[in-house]
Amino acid sequence: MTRQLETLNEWVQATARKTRPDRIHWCDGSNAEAQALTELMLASGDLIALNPSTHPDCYLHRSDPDDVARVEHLTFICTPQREQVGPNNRWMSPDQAHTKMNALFDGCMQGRTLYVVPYCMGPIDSPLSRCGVEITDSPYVVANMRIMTRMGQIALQRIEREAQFVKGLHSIGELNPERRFILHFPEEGLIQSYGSGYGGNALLGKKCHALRIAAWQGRQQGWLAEHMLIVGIENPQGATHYIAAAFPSACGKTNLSMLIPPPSYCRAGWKVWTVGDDICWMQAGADGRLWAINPEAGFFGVAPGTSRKTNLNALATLSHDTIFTNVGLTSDGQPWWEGLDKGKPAIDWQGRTFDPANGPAAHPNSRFTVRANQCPSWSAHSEDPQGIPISAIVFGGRRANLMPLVFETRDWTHGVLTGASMRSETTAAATGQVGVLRRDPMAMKPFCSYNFGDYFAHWLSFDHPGAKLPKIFHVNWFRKNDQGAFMWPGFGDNLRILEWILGRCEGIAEAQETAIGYLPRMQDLNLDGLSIDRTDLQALLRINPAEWTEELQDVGTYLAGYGEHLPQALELARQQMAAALAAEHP
Ligand code: GTP
Ligand code: SPV
Ligand code: MN
Repeated sequence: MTRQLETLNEWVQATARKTRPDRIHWCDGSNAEAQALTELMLASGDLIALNPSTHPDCYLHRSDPDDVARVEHLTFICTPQREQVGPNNRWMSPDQAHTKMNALFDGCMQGRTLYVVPYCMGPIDSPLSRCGVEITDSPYVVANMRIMTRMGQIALQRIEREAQFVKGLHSIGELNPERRFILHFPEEGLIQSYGSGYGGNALLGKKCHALRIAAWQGRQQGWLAEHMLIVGIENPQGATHYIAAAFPSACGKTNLSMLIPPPSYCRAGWKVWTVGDDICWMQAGADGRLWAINPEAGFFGVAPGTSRKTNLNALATLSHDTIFTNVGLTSDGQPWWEGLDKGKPAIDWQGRTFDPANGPAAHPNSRFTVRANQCPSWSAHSEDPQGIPISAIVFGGRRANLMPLVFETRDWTHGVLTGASMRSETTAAATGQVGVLRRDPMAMKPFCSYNFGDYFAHWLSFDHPGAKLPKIFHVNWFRKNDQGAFMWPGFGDNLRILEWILGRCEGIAEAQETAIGYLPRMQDLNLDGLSIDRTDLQALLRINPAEWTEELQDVGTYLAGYGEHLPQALELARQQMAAALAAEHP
């Protein structure tokens, strides 16, 4: 046995002595193993088979009704000094954390199987990829990790070659919200998660490793781990440019990454290629550009709102070999959720006869887990070991007012300031109140494991001689009119904005200069075949100086909260913006 596998084996044995499982199973990732796990979960009721003629090899999982989303108030970063994690994280000292978790994990796997899940985040042969091993007592987690990562023997082989892997220990415990903790020890490359079986809390390769641990490593090693989709836009001339976009949870990443062009664009020959829908790892290449990979191999996507009209590619993707979590059911055993333009619900997400008085049929954070290569728009370049080059970075949030449909920032520093100033309404992706406007820099509020001030400085450090950085933009698909309706049709029509963005990158699209950046005028956008109220469109492309003055003051107060850690350049850029605004609108 090699040294690496010895280390792994010792950790597995030590964990088994602590958690005392009945059995240990090393996952190989084979089809036979997956089949056996499915049988086991069908027998235990963890999975329910869906209609095999409409949804072959699809299953429903119902989680505990108190375990349906990420839990930010129970998520901690454990470092020697509190200062390291900043005011943007919950902190626990490593000693206290280990004591607490040792007590929880003590004997917690009795009567259960301990699964060892080796996984690789990123294409198996990419130098940008990184491996981890998750130990879990949940077969549902194993089944999801098999879809979301390169799991099993292939990952183990890579671990054997490499000097390092991230350790993740997970137990569903008693699924008691009072005994639930999601802990990260970045300096130990260790994750410990107890008491939840849900998504980001339990599939440790995803938010815990590929964002929180990776963000920490990226800062030390000079790369970026971001909450971003990656999409390729092929123009009628056949050239493909890639965009990375950061929107907070349940704010449109999956949808934008699988966008279907409007009919006029299809006729002209535009195509859209999906590379990733949630996480993006980026680093500078020898040519000075930023190169990106999607560390994931699957989608853990929001079900509600997914329809033939909004996201036909997602519907096609999840027509087979999909695990649905917390959706409703039709009378003939098909999955159902609010917004689906077909069928009607008979059973709700908790297994009760559907009654609108009990709320929606599908939980608002119900999700599908599916292999990414089942997506009709899946990019052939998704597995490229060197990644793909990024032409534009886009930030965006769910903002009912203030934020225009799109603007281009002046330069990298202004772009970083724009990302750092992001605000968005909270969604059902995390427990807590929905629709509350909060600061969510770069859509990383729940995922940046270190002081945001240092994180902004890390972003700024990419701007150095020789760098060929992408332009940075901000979008808002969620602006509402006085009647409370979305003004912008969104979804496929978002390509009109992406075309302008790439046109700006190529120097062929026009814009007007304003105090907050460059905005398109109506004539700068391709509106062919778009049905939108002209006054709505005007409102979407206009800025309100009084509201922006107030916003910039608030940004100043917010950023000052990072004290000494805040890079001066950001405060200077903010002051310049405020001065430009005052000069333009005295
Ligand atoms: P996470 O997986 O939580 O990180 O979310 P995400 O950013 O991938 O969000 P997703 O694309 O799943 O979208 C969440 C919700 O926003 C869904 O209900 C969508 O239907 C809705 N949505 C997405 N794009 C648009 C848009 O352009 N306009 C409007 N009005 N709604 C949108
Ligand atoms: C998110 O909340 O941003 C998600 C879903 O993508 S989860 O995996 O639960 O974090
Ligand atoms: Mn996400």
